[in-house]
Amino acid sequence: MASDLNRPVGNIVILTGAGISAESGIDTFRNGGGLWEKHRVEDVATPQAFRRDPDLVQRFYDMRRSAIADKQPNAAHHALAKLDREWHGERRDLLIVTQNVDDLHERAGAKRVLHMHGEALSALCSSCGSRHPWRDDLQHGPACPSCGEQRLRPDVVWFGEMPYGMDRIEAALRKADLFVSIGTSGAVYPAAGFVAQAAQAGVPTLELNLERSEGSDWFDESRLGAASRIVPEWVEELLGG
Ligand code: BJW
Repeated sequence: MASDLNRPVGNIVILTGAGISAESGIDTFRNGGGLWEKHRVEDVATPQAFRRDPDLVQRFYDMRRSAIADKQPNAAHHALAKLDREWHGERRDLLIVTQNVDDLHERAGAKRVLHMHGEALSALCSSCGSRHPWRDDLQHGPACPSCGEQRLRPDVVWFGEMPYGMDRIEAALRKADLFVSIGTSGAVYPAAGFVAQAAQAGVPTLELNLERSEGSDWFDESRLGAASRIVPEWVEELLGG
């Protein structure tokens, strides 16, 4: 049964995907072919691909890391940062769960952000598991600052790996009064399953996307349009209401 999107909102979980950063100039994964040097993302973003051809995968992420540096948050990131600043109080919690590895939510000023698929500006040691803020190339094998092993890899979550922060996400979903999904195709699990989880618990669900996604049927409402327009509109509606 559809939930009531007009009832008073308390705790909010917001899931973001590549679409929120598209207007900042960062490519999405599945629009426009989603190819990089003739490789599908699914063929580069796996531990198997990294074992098979580490240089190719490191080059892909070195390119992505340097591409992020000169990009700026857009109006959608700024609107969520405003919501994060202003949405406080008893039963007014908020969590922005992003699948994106860029840092545009943080650069817009948002604090309550969880990067479930890791971060481009971080390196992970495959040997000791330590994580390190990282802005340089990884292709030429810098040593791990913690254990000295030459095993640093991009600190991102590939297919078959466990996303970060699942316990915190599950807890936030359990107490959510509203679930909002922004700019994600709903093609990748477990994130794609959050809407069903929320809907089955009777939590109102709202989708903000350029076009209908694989999960659209699960949402109580889908608003279609560019994130830079429809996200600020929704935030103003929520804060003004
Ligand atoms: C706009 C816009 C604008 C554009 N304004 N909108 C069979 C069934 C079910 C599951 C599986 C299965 N076989 C395998 C699995 C599991 C697998 C999976 O989901 N596979 C699918 C291919 C089916 N998942 C995993 O392996 C995950 N781990 C896992 O499941 O562990 C076990 C587990 C069990 C139980 C609980 C928990 C865990 C790991 C997934 C890791 C995904 N990694 C990547 C790469 C990250 C690093 C990197 O960035 O390179 O994450 S893949 C890639 O896809 C990336 C993204 O975060 C993710 C989602 O993409 P996203 O953000 O949705 O982008 P797009 O391009 O798909 O969509 C963009 C959207 O924006 C579109 O809708 C546009 O319309 C919209 N848009 N412009 C508004 N201006």
